[in-house]
Amino acid sequence: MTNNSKPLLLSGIQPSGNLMIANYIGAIRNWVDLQNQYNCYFMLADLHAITVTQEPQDLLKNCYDFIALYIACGINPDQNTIFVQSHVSGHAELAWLLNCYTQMGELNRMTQFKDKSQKHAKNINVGLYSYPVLMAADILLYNADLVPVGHDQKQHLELTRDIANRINNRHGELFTIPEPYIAKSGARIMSLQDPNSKMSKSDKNVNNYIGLLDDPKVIMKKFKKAVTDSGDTIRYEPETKPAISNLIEIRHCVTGESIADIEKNYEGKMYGHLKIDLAEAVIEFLQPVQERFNQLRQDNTELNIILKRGQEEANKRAETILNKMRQTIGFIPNIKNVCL
Ligand code: ATP
Ligand code: LTN
Repeated sequence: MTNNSKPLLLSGIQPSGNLMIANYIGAIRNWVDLQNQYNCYFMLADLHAITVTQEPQDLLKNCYDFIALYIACGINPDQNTIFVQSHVSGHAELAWLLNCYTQMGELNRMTQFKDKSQKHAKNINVGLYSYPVLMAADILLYNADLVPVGHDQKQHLELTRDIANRINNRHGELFTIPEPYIAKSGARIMSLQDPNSKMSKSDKNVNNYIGLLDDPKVIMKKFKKAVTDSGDTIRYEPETKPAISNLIEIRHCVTGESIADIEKNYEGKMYGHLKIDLAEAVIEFLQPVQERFNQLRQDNTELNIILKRGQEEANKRAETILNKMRQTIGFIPNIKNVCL
């Protein structure tokens, strides 16, 4: 059960595409490491996922797959609150309120919006634009102290802090100012086919990433196909050897071996050795994850029980904070709670 004396951690992933190794390394791995020190809320960001076009059947499958993978990767459902964003209507409500405290100029600067509008040129919807405000609402709705994310989410966290500070300055201390947690290693894993762009789970080219549910043969093939740099020494030099440095970083994050040890072990060896060993390490790491995932997905009952508990817990906390915000703004208190 949750322990309320601990500081609160909140994070989430949108159920778009296939959950992959960089989501594990950049986000879930840190959730697993931090889960004992914090009162954790792990969210499935389904409202965020529909900012790009989703097929309803695929989305539903992804939602269950992602929750099962959170658990299979090591998130303990008995100790943490695991919940679905759309099961707590306060996210949408607080997002609206925060919209009115956010300047368009601030959203115009968001690099993820610029990237995604290029990728989805036929569907640049308002949700995609105000996505960072919904993310701020996710975090402030629980007064989260810590938000572990990958590097690409840093700008959204900064915006969240700006919005919270603005509201606190105007209305008094309402929100906790959240701290981002971006790990020193693995916060920006790069694509296997293009080491200059980030690995992404909705990439159309599946060779760019290793899915957490990829078959061992597929994993081996994808690593063998990964692009490498010119030269032949295996050294961690992101500026001059971006592809090999990325493979070394993945190995470091998955096995825990230090970068220096990896470099030493591969002295005089060829790129191909590193690729094959890395594929084997990733396959070995994923084997128990996939096994646990398959058990959980045989029948959704266990997952539904976890999500029901999560919804109740999350709603309870969210309502307290939302009520304060409604009152602060000057709204008439919810009439159903007024004694007449
Ligand atoms: P999409 O392609 O669907 O936009 P994504 O792969 O960028 O997805 P998100 O849902 O945006 O993934 O991110 C989930 C979490 O994984 C976030 O904390 C994010 O920072 C982290 N993350 C995503 N990509 C990487 C990456 N390449 N390296 C490290 N962390 C990452
Ligand atoms: N925008 C995030 C997912 C996300 C999130 C959050 C992460 C939605 N709400 C709240 C941390 C806290 C992404 O990774 N694309």
